[in-house]
Amino acid sequence: MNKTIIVSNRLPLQIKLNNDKLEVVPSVGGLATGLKSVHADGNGIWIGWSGLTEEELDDNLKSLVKQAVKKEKCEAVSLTQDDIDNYYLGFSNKTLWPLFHYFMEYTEFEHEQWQAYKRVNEKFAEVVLEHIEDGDTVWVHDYQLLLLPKLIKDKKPNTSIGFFLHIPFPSYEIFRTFPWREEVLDGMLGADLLGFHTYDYERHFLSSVKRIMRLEVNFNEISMADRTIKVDSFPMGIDYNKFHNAALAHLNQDESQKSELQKRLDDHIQSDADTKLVLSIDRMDYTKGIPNRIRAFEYFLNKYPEFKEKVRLIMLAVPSRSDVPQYKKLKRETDELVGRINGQFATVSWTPIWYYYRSMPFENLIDLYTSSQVALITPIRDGMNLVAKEYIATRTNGHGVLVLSEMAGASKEMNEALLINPNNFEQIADTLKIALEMPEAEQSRRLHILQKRLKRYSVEKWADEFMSSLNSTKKYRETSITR
Ligand code: GDG
Repeated sequence: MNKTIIVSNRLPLQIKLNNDKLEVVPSVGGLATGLKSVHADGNGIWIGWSGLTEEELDDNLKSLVKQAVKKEKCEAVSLTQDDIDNYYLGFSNKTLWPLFHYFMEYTEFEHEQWQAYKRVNEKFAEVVLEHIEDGDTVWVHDYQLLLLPKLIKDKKPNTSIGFFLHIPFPSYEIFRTFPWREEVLDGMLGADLLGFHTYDYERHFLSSVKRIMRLEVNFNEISMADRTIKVDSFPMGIDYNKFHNAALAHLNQDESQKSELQKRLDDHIQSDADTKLVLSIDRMDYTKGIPNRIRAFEYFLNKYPEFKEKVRLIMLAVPSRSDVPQYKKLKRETDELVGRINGQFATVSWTPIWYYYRSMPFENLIDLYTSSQVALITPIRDGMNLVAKEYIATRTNGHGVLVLSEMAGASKEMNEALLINPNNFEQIADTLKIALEMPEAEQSRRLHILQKRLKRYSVEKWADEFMSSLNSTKKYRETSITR
């Protein structure tokens, strides 16, 4: 029986070493949910890094990891600390991530890291090739594995290969500066179907293919000597029911079921019914526009002083890539800004910003989403932004306003949100005021349309559509061979 092999940098598992004992917990992230049915189907497997380096594992632990991972229908790619330093923290996060998010000034072009990136993509290919059989389908994910489609295609030309990029694809003018632009495009073009979150990313990619590789592009198809590659947009959705139902259950909680955080949020609401909460949740990443948002909030408090003591910004920033210098700098800058604004505006009974630098369990995310009247999401660039969608899904009481950066892929499907340019403080401040004063009927009208759309285009649907499009490229190839 043919199977589907999913490949991503990390496996959808949390593997922890506790006094030489292994703890394996399947992760519940959006991607894992979306791909659940693809992964569960028949002999499907998921290939990726376990999160533990070779140096952390002796032979005994290595075989324990192998068994534990296998039980979850996964296969681990073994990586050394040097691989992680140069391929992951290095090339992926210091070159591709900033370049693809238009942060040229943060982009490093290091030959050694490029070599590590190639080497690790080959390690992934080896594991895939060990498990692949004729007729199988492979779905490769994200910017860490741009070379993998070709590495598989060269060895197994009859395999159907799909690739999905979770981050933006930059415009040609940015991409052309990249020293290894041909190799990377060539790697991606090993796929039969290439998927992006938005039509713009797709267009940018096709433009680079045309101008750098000099290939013929017809609408959304690329003609190669031996086959045709399809390129399309598949905006990723969320597990709508999970968020919506969790929020509904949350409405019916009695006091004893409430979390400490929820009690604190309730105290805040009860102490002054007019005070509103404005929420932001992101990984601590310079693409997410965190300092911009804080400065815009400061500007808002200065421009509209009547909101002092009436609004609080709750900011959850989840630690991420904290070994990379730019992320350290961002953390320092955020700490300073929050300190300055709280110091400047706080009164005996009010602190303008509640700032959490940590990750929280799912239940607390629901506490935050359901307690906040406004979500303020202001990335400078973002492939999609699932937080914006999750906020909408949890607004079960018919109220809530989303203020969203037009630089997030999600903005393309969320016209009923209040869209802003994240670099325009004045616009953010004015829009925040509009959001806080929006009549309830208008909030409901917008929410209703957004919710209907998100429910229909869930993450499961996203995965289904990608897979059926990939299957149709396979059928097309088969009929062209027999023709
Ligand atoms: C990349 C692209 C694209 C956040 N804090 C906590 C927590 N989260 C969850 C959210 C959400 C996810 O993490 C974040 O997803 P985003 O899409 O907002 O952002 P990235 O991590 O940058 O993801 C992005 C995405 O890939 C998918 O293609 O949308 O553009 O950059 O689901 O709920 N979850 C828990 N605790 C937290 O503290 N449990």
